[in-house]
Amino acid sequence: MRTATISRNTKETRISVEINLDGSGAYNVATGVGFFDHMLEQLARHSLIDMTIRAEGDTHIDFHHTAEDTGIALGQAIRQALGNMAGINRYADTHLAMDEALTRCALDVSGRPFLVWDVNFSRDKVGEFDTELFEEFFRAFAMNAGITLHIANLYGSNCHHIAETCFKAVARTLRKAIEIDPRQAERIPTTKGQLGG
Ligand SMILES: [Mn+2]
Repeated sequence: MRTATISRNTKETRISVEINLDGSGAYNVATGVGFFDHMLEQLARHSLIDMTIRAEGDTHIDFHHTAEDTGIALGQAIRQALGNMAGINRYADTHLAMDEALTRCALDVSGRPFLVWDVNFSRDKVGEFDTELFEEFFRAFAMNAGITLHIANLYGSNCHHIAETCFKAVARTLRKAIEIDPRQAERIPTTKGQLGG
């Protein structure tokens, strides 16, 4: 079973994450931040990864620690659930359209963490969530999942749409990349013999 459970408790946040990579996109998300919940629900729904996420953070300060630490815990869960990555497609990409906004995601589930973030917002906040925290979330996620993650918003004007296309593009791309390729189901997709080192 490609599942994982992560608990992460610090003085700033208490996070728990349960995932099943081979799920149906069922989700149960409560971070205390409405817009962030909305985005994480998109991530589950469109990746078909089942996700239960609980985050209690120091949101009386701001949402920074909660966003970053949720990214860390979710990334750790993905990495743990992938195990030795045998059989996965590994590479995938998506262009994700939503009304006027178009976002491209390309990723390599390689064990080599990297984030390229080419996304700009014309507003500081969506709902009560700071738009600069999307990058913080995805960086923490990529670093801890061991994924090379490129996200570029090609165009768009509405900040809600731009953010949502980022999460949906990552979801859709992750779905393809972690799916088992029946032509190499037991093999690790590399000539190196292993991924992640
Ligand atoms: Mn929306």
